[in-house]
Amino acid sequence: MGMKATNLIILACATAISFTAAEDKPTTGEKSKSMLQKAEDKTAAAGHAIVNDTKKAGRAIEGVLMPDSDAHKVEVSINDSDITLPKKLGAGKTAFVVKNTGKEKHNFHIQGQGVDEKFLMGVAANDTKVMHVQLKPGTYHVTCPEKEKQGDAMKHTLTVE
Ligand SMILES: [Cu+2]
Repeated sequence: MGMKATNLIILACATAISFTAAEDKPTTGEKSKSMLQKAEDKTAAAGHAIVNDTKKAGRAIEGVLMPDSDAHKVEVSINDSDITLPKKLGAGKTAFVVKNTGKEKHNFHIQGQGVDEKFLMGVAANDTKVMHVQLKPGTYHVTCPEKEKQGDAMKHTLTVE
């Protein structure tokens, strides 16, 4: 092969590469854009799903460490088999001080009179979290959603007067 032919091949390759690169650029750009759009759509869909889920399953809150001073403090104890709290409470701003005395993670889920709340991450063993709820007269159901599949042991009815 002569020098001229080799040069031609290199030139041809270089042209091919730069051509491919030039053609790839807008494609990559479009791809990134469409992927970004897809990601945005997914985020929007996820946001929508969370909103729908919240409507259906209630609110999951972080919980706080201390009860507000204007709240009626109610001690709640959860072990690995039962939830202990008063059966009757007065209406008004209530701070449920939820202590996990068990060895497993538990949660405090209160439903009724428009209230539907639980702790976002549950309550770890030996941990205490506070949930503030504005209680209205009526019946509430308190459960540990971590154990719902295990029967009625974690179910509790609360009457607010
Ligand atoms: Cu539990």
